[in-house]
Amino acid sequence: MTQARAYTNIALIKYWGKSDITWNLPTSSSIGLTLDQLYTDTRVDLTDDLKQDLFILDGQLASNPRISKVLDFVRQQTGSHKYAKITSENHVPNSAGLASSASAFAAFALAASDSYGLPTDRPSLSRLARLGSGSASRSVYGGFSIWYQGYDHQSSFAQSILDPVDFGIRVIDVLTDKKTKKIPSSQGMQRAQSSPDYSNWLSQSKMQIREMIAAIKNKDIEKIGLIAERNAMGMHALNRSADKPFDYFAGETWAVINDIHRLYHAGIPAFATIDAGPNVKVITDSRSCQKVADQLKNFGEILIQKPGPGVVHV
Ligand code: 2P0
Repeated sequence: MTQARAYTNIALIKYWGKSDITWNLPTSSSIGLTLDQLYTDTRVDLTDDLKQDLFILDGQLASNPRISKVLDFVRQQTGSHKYAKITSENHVPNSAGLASSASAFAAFALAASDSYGLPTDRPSLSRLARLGSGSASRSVYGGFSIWYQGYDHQSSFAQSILDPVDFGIRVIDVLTDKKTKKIPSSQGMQRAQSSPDYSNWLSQSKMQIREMIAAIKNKDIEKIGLIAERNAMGMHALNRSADKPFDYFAGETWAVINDIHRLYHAGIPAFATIDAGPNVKVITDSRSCQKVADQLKNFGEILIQKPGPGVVHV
């Protein structure tokens, strides 16, 4: 038996498109910041008496074809014929609709690799985590990491940019909406790729990767925030200009963004980023985070997060 813990990460440069669905290869590289509040503990037990993989999520029997996809790959690599019992617990305050495939598959990659005897170096873990969920490749690392696009299973992996993070970046979740998202990410990405602006977004993203790495190295929170906000807004514009247009934003999303802009124009570092749902995450610093949180608390539950650690055994 081995048990592992991994934390969620927020994409500062988003992954929003696949070039290969089977191997979960992305159309662009992405950059994430692993955070310190929301995590998943996953345990993998190998037993001889199982006839198939068994998945228990938060105490309930569950099913997720991606788990067996990852385990089939592991069994093929190791020559093992054993099935596994996977027990996973999401640690998310008040079941806030923040359960994350990123923390889940990063923890699962370590627990499964250990159980079946595969290498547990971080690049290898990030490849395995990626097979389950793309963003999970970044949650293998603490702090800032980059997931290189690559062109096959071997070349598409993540690496650390900076960990531990020695400056005061903070991310505030503003939980206006706790329901699960309407359009799953994989479907959203596929539809976004039909946008006439998609190739332009990819070339912007390539430049933003370079700018973001420089901003992280310079500990420049304002630059990090400005680039991340522009990248996120570009991603959501793709959704609105897809062949079958859709939008993750709700009315409250815009209201929060407008308040963040007001704060920024008043001299407070505050920048918005949004994933595949309506909740806004605010990039800010340690000096301003309480002020920003106070300004936004009427919109819903607030969660202030710091940079967090990479995947570990527990
Ligand atoms: C990201 N997102 O970079 C982007 C930004 C959401 C918006 O990765 O299909 O669950 O499992 O590889 O990782 C969420 O999608 O997608 C995501 P799959 P995933 O974090």
